[in-house]
Amino acid sequence: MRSYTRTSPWSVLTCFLLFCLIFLQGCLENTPPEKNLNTDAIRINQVGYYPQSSKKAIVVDPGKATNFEIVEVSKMETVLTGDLSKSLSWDLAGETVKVADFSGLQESGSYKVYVEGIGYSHPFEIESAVLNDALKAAIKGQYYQRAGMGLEQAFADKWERALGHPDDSVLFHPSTGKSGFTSAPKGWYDAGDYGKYVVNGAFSLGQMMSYYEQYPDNIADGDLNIPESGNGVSDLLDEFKYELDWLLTMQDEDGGVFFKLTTKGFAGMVMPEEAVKPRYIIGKGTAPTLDFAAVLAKAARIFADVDPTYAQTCLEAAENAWAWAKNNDALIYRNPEDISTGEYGDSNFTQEFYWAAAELFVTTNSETYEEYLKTINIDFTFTPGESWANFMHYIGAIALLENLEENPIKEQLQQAILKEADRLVKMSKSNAYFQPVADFQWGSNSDVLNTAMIIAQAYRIKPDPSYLNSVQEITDYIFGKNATGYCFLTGFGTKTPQFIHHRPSSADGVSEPVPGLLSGGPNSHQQDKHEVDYPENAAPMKSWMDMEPSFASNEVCLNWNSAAVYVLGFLEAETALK
Ligand code: G3I
Ligand code: 9MR
Repeated sequence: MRSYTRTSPWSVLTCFLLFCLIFLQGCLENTPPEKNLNTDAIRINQVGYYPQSSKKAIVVDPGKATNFEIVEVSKMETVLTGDLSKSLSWDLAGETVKVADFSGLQESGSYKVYVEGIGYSHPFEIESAVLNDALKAAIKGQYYQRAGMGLEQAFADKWERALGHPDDSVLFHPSTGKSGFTSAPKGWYDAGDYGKYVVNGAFSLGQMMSYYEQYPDNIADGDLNIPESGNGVSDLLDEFKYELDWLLTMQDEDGGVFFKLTTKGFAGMVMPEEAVKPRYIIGKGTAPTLDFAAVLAKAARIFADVDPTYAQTCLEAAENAWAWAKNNDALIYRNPEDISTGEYGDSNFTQEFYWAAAELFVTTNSETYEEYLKTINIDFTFTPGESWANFMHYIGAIALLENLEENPIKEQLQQAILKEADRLVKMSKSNAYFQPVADFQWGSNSDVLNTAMIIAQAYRIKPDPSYLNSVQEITDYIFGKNATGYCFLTGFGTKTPQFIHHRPSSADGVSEPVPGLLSGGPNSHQQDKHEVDYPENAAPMKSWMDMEPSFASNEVCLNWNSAAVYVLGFLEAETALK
């Protein structure tokens, strides 16, 4: 007798579910695991590329891989294939790499680079105005550094904070030759610390003002969402004024300018309102006085239309400072014994004199400054490190180039800058990371950007597309095409610093750091190595740690952000808006 059992509906359902499970598992097994993961071994500009710009990726330890694909992210479809370059190596990065050049891809979209055996890169965009958000964030980074006011949520989002350092009652340190109290409110905190330093504040402002002077219409009122937005004046000018107002308080009655306003030592990693040790105005010197003269003369031009009275105040302050500096032309600032905050050391003031004379000449058209300029011989060879001391003559040169009509000074300058830009472009082609810095000092990211700023001036003198390409490729380094694989501007890119040496970011209880701040970058001298475990024999370009104690590689600073502001502003103006 044949026996049979009836198939119950439940067992059919169970079989069906089992089948689905096996099918799904099969699908998952067939999916290369790396498709959903990004590898750090392919370095790209994690923010993105302009459609018409050159586009390169660096593939680390590529082994036998000989080609690459560009994959469009939403469909994971290959849209371009290409050959990798031959193997290249650069001791300063300690890596063997091949380059993927996908400049031919111009269509807007989101993409990844794929290399068989290596995997998929972090995603990136190809888009017009692709760096605009980063530009605005880098400017707003300076707003987040404002001292003497609370940052409201409406402007600062989750990084809102209470008012700290009103600086309405600060002491004169004996090094000023004065005693008692004074008021020196507003201004930007210098960096991860809460000091306010004239030299670096003036330099950073000067660099950002160069951008404004060349492209005055690019940042409009309301673009940055800061408290002054809506007052009818460009937000960039409003941000400048917050720092300028403080700078003006740092001038003594005799015209000389004090060096800094800080506590005696650095505060702990606490919020501004908790860092309440007494603050002092400290020292005086030729460098702060000349930097002050330069930036206030520049401000006098920039504010002439929007606020003529303010512009006049700035010009008078600048001329008084110049007169003082001429009579005190070699006063080097050194920290008094009881002071251990930053020194911004410099003992050669030729470049400061040049910057101040250039700005004063352009603003006043007075022969005194022109004659003085003719007596100074300036070397325009780029020197890495300490941009407040080694780069400010470029700000002066830019002022002259922008404002002078036909003039022998201008022609000489054009030649000098073209020559240096050509040297830098050549150097940037000599290594696989496409940037010309070969000595990684404290704040090296700003050095990289400053070389781009020089090449940008060459492009303005002679609009050869190779200069523009070079500025773009150098900028890629900052956004991830470097030996660390990090995009160094906080809040941008997939792999971005989380633990910058920045007191508010450490203490505010918000997991992400304050956005729009540029990490200092690789620093082969590792002055913080007693507090940070760098990998043994870290190559110079890898001497960077995303760790809060790494003040020598992962702090943020006004003059590093200002370099980013200039270069991103230039690129947006010359590439995206055209
Ligand atoms: O240039 C020399 C190099 O030739 C030498 O081989 C090397 C050996 O250590 O030193 C190099 O100089 C270093 C210089 O930075 C340039 O890289 C100095 O040692 C180093 O002390 C100096 O560090 C400066 C640091 O303050 C300490 O004074 C940084 O440039 C400067 O950016 C930094 O600025 C601080 C302010 O003082 C306080 N606020 C935060 C700000 C940013 O970190
Ligand atoms: O925290 C300080 C940082 O803001 C300064 O830029 C830096 C400049 O030297 O110094 C940091 O302070 C460090 C000090 O110099 C050495 N001891 C460790 C301090 C940081 O934890």
